Amino acid sequence: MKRRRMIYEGKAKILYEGPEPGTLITYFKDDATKKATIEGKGVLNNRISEYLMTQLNAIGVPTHFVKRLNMREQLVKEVEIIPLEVIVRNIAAGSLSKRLGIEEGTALPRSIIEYCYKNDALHDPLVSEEHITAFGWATPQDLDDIVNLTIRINDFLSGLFLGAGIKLVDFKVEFGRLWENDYMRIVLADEISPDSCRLWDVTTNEKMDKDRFRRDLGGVVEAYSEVASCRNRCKARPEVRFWSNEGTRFCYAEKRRSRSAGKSHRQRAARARLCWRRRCAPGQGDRYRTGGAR
Ligand code: ADP
Ligand code: AIR
Ligand code: ASP
Repeated sequence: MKRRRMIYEGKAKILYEGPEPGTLITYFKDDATKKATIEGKGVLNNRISEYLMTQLNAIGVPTHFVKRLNMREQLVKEVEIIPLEVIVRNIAAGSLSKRLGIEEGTALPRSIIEYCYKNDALHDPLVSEEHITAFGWATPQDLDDIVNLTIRINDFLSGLFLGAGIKLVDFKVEFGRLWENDYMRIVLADEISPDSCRLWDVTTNEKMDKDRFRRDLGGVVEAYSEVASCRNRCKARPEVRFWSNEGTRFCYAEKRRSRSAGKSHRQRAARARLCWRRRCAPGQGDRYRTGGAR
């Protein structure tokens, strides 16, 4: 068998050359750090990320995801990674709590977006939009697209997880530039999984993410499995649909009672999507600002 060319080995994944130019295969490892592994984590994260990326694709968020190939691998489009970790916080936890002295679990007045410069040697330092544009990591237009997509991802995933009894406390996403002929667009890349999100049980606040490993709480694989099963819980309740409005984090849930109610539900959803596209079209209207010139 022809050996595949390995392109990069990171902490959690290995990237291989894909079958077609412009594609990659990502292999999900069990590694939690350079020294520790969580047996089965890679398989679960592959599944969870597949599910979340597919759902996001379905609401029109462009992603690198093409298809899952097997238990540990997925086919993705190769992108030029923007060297930023884009972090969204809904509830205070982790480094924000430490940095600002806000008790973990405190609901934030509104969702907050932070950026870290992806650089292992510097431990991914927090940076501002000023740094990002001054050093050319992303242009102001890239940042506009990133912020718009990030808000949509947060609103959608908050609703999706809530439907499965899970609070989306915070998460990290990465974006990349995808070139199609002369046209470039920003797409969601990397992964979304309990390695990159804080997920708490909605009633008990029990942690269901990598903090179980980081804080030595045990039951890591059990928690990841439960997150993976949220897919079935969402599927088992097809009558519940969530969508929300830019920035307001307004969540709408409707129990479909009859076919006709279902139809109007779909019409409303289609209208909402159209509004989204109009509002999110580049160069249109005011966009969410995190303050300051760019
Ligand atoms: P890290 O590099 O932080 O150790 P991983 O082990 O998850 O993290 O490695 C995956 C690497 O692949 C990350 O650096 C990520 O930015 C990069 N990556 C993710 N998706 C793509 C993609 N579609 N094209 C190119 N690079 C990607
Ligand atoms: N994160 C940040 N860098 C790597 C990852 N995985 C994620 C964490 C957490 C969020 O970003 O998993 O969900 C915020 O992390 P922190 O440490 O800044 O509080
Ligand atoms: N290894 C780091 C940690 O466990 C990076 C991560 O957040 O996954 O905190």
